Amino acid sequence: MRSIKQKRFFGVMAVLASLAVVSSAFSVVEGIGPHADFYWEPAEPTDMQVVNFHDNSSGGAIVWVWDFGDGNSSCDRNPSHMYADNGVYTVRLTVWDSSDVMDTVTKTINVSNVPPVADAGGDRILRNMTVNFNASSSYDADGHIASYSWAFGDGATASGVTTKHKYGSDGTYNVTLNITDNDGAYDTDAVQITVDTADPLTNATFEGNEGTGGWYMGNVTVALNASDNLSGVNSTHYRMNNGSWNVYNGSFIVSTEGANVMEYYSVDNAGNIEATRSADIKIDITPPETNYSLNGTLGKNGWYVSDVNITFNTSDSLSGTNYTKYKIDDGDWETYGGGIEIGSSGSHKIYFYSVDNAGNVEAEANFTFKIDKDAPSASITVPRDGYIYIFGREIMPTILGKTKVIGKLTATATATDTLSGIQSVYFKIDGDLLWMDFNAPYGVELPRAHPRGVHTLTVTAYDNAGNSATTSGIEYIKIF
Ligand SMILES: [Ca+2]
Ligand SMILES: [Ca+2]
Ligand SMILES: [Ca+2]
Ligand SMILES: [Ca+2]
Repeated sequence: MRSIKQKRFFGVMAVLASLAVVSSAFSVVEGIGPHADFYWEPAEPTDMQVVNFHDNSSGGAIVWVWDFGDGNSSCDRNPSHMYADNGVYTVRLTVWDSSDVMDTVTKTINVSNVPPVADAGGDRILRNMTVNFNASSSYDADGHIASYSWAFGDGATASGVTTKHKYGSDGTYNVTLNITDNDGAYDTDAVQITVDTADPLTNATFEGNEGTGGWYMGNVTVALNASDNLSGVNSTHYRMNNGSWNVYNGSFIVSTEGANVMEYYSVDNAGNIEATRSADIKIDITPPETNYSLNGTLGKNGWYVSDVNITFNTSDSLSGTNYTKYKIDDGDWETYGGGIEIGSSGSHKIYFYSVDNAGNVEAEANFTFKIDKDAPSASITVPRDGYIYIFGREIMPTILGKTKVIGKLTATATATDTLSGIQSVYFKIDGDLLWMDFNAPYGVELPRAHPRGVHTLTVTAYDNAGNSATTSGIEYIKIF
């Protein structure tokens, strides 16, 4: 800075025209007159900023002339000025007091360039290998961007406000944009590009009471766990039995009986959509039903008089019958594998139930049946073979063995049956039914009306099952 004091001889405009000439043409008057000084704000301006110049002169200046160094000037005491371009400018303030004594001062102002602002765009997750880049949102406020330079994060580079790059593989890349403005200032922006072309993978898990064949015998809790190696899972979707799609947001319960079909897939944050998967969720909570049939010769009063064959028939509407268990009387439980033959006489109790493939167990049931294949035993007690009877009294054996009946005689018989018991005893004379006796003791008076001569008495005992036994005949000679 230099300060020159001299008399004012010319007008202000003349001074403005050539201060260099003026300053050399006047003699310096030291010690009197004004002292020129100034400052500005902001202290370090850019070419986008208004610079406020402040007169800081002393000594009674009344005229101020500013030369901003860029061809512009002002006569305001405290002018404002904005420089059109960055650069180093010499600002001169010349002042005069009322006695036309002049002083002038120059100062250098450094007006900075405004650096550019780089904008490489936002972080992106893409499902394409080829990525477009656009830096057109970058700007330079006081000039223009002279160059764009891209580094794609995989070693490749390119230039231009827009460009595209094809990556060789999925990955996350840190892309750098460098720009330079017309004044050589630069800026950098970074953007993260995730290239994800791989579909996510969804894994379904099922929890429930599982039987065989994939059948569950109750509610099934379904969990869908998806993974994605790069961009991450965005959403998982599922639907049941061709219904509407749901967004998965936690495990859910399937309770509908039958063979449900679940479809599901996930979408990653890059937009890759997994191919739809499907799974069967088979639920059966209904136990099977077992029916039985008995095959044998049915006698009387519910008694079978033959071996009995038992057949079980089961039905199960969903998973199907897995097996049928049965137990005969106090025996062990057996697995049914076809007809069961029971031949032993007596009363039997059969227990049974079935289990379906889901594992549902039918309530145990039972039935009873009776077999009596054994004929009763019967024998004639009166008359005995070879005895003589006189008016009902047994006298003695005859010598030649023929039974003789003289007068009235009551024939008697015994009959026993260990299983079903005796139902009736038939007395027959010469094959003709004489008497049916339903109650022990069994007996009937031999007919007096029959003609004299030889007759044959037989007794047939029937048990309650219908089995019968007939005694051998007792021949007797009716005397009268
Ligand atoms: Ca600039
Ligand atoms: Ca992916
Ligand atoms: Ca079932
Ligand atoms: Ca019997």
